Amino acid sequence: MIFHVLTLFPDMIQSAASASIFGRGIKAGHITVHTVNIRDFSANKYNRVDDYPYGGGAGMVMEAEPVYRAVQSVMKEGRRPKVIYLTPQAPVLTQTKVEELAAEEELVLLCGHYEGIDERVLAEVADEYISIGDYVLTGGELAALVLMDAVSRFVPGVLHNEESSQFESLQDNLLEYPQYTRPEVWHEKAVPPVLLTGDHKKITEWRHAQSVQRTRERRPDLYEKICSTYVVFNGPENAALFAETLNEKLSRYGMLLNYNRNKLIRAKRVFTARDFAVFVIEDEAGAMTAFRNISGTDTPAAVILSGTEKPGEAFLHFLEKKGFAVLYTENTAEEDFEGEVSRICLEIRRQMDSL
Ligand code: 6GU
Repeated sequence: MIFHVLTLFPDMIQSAASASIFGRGIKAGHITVHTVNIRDFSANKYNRVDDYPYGGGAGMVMEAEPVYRAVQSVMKEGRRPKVIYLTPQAPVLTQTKVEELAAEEELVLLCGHYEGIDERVLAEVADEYISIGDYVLTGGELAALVLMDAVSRFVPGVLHNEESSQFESLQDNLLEYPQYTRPEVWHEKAVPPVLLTGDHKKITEWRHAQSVQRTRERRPDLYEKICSTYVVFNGPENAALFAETLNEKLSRYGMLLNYNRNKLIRAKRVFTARDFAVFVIEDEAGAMTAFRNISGTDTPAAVILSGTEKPGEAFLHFLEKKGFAVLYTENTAEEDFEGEVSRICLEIRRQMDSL
C-alpha cells in the first residue's frame, strides 16, 4: 500500500509514521508513506500557499494552485489513485470504510490547514471527503495518520499472525468483549469462571453476550444497528462452499443454514427486521421450493447466485412477497474465489451499515 500525503508538515507525518507497528510495516516494505510538501508547489517567490478569504472572515485559505500542482505531482505515469481530502465537514470514518480503502493500491491524502482549501481545487481533485470525528483539529495531518494506521492493519503482512484477528471489533457493530490474563485472582477479583472451563462453545456464547451488553451500555447508537447474520444456502457443493466461506468472513457470530436438509426445509422459520439474510443459491426454481417455509418481517437480504447470471425477477419477487427487502444481488463467476468472497462481504457490510 502506498500512501501519498500532501501536507504543509511532512515531518509530522514521517516522524509519527516511523513508530510502532506502522513503522515496522514501512521497514518491512508492506507500506510506503510518501510525503509531498505543498509549499514546494507555491506559485510565488515567497513560498506562500495561503491568502485572505474572499468575502472576509477569520483566518487564511490555502490557494488552489499549489494544492493542484501537488496532486498532479503524484499522478505521474497514468496512475489515478483515489484522492481523499481530510476535513471535519465529511462523513466520519468507519471500520467498513477502512476495509474498503485497504482494497486500493495507492491513496492520496490531502491535509488542509488554516480555514480550509479553495473550494475550486477540491471540486477538481478530491474523490472523497473523510472526517475522523465530530471535533475540530488544527489540520488534517493527525486525521491522515489515524486513517493510515487503521488501513494498514488490513495490508497483508503488516500484522503478524498473533496480532491479527479475523474479526475486528466494530465489524458487526459490536464492541469487543472483556479480556483477562494472569493472575487468576487480582485485588480479590477473579477471572470469570467460564474462561477457565476450556469449553469453547460456552466461551464464545459468553463473549458474544458480553459484547452485546457492553455495546448496549457504552454505545447505544451502535446497539441499535446490531444485526444477526444468516447465510442461507441451497444447492450442491459450489453453493455450500461459497456459503461457508462467506459466513466465516462476514460475521464472528454468523449462522449458516443448510437448506438442502429436509428438516430445515419443512420447518417454518421467520426472520426479524434485526436479522440480515444472505441467500446463496444455485438454481432459482429449486431454491423457491426449498425456501417455501421461510419468511421475513421486512428483513434486509442479499442474494448471491452461483453462476454467470444475476438472480432473475421471479426469485426476487418471491423473496419480496415473503417479507424480505433485497438490498443487494450478485453472481459469482468463481475465478478468484477468495477475492470474490471478500468483495461480496464488504458490499454486504456496507448495506448493513446503511440500514
Ligand atoms: Cl479530517 N480535519 C480536521 N482539521 N479536523 C478534524 C478532522 C479532519 N476530523 C475531525 N476533525
